[in-house]
Amino acid sequence: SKKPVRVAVTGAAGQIGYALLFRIASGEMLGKDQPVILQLLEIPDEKAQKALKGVMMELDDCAFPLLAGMEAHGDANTAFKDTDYALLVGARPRGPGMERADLLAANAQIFTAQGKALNAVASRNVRVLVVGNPANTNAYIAMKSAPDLPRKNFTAMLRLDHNRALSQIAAKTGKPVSSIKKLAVWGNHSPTMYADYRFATIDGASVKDMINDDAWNRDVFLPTVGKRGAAIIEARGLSSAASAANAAIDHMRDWALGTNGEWVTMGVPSNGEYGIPKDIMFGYPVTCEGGEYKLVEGLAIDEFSQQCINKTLAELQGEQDGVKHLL
Ligand code: NAX
Repeated sequence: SKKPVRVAVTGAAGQIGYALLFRIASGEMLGKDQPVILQLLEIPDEKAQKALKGVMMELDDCAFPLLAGMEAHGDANTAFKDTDYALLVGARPRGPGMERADLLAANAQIFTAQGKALNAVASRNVRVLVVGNPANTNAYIAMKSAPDLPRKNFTAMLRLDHNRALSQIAAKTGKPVSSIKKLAVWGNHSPTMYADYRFATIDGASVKDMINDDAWNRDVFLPTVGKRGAAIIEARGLSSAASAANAAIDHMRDWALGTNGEWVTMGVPSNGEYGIPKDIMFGYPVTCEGGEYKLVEGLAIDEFSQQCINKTLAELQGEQDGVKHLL
């Protein structure tokens, strides 16, 4: 049988953690034949550590055959030791009266420290997914704080936006989600993201031609996908958790096990593709094979798409400029 791999998860006692850990331990992320050791990080606070112990009791009680070990940590420098995968979910939420700049600064501190810890103690090929918001900028900060690790191994989660867009297209066309191929989401994980179905197909037919309604794209589809997080909060009184955990599982599973040529969306550091400046952590369509992602290149960008990409890029540049002095 396979040797266990180490999976670090931060914010492990939070909402998303609760929807995520059981699925990792059951083999849904890395395969039903891949044992895992969970290295769980929470803030050192007594209440958080106690809640984490409770989650671990429940993980024990599932008697998962693939759960080869489990550790609780209050320090990233031990939590990330030799880890093969790191899911950075914990982040500082916006508190009452907190300005955007304060939020960016608080998170910059967390992700600088965690990037340094990964740099110091993680596996040299650790694959990092940042979920905690602002996810793209936090991933950028972690990457910049880990100069000894490959840049390409730092990614941000755009998969929830991708999956939300798939479900809206399925509802609009009346076709199953599984039939929709070649969807792309560009940019920041925020309402400015640009979900782009111009290349998408269903059973080989163009989704754009099937829908054939630019006003719906602009006035219904993009705002619905962009504001879906707020709509969930409004309805549930809590932010997306199970769907976010599901997206994190999808992202890591596809990265590790491949997509068989199909497109998915990942936030990855740019190397200049599509005119995005180097290092910007940007949502791109990718395919995955052999544990590596590859950008889908050479897609035509029309005027409307370029405007959308410019807008989400400007937002990301604003965020990244706002933290530059802290790196
Ligand atoms: P919760 O507040 O339920 O849980 C967060 C947990 O992280 C808490 O238990 C907290 O103690 C812990 N934490 C905070 N700072 C930490 C640190 N420095 N090290 C370790 N643990 C730390 O939030 P939850 O609903 O689980 O959401 C987690 C993050 O995901 C938030 O930043 C949220 O905004 C973000 N999201 C990102 C999404 C995406 O698509 N990229 C979608 C869902 C979600 O909104």
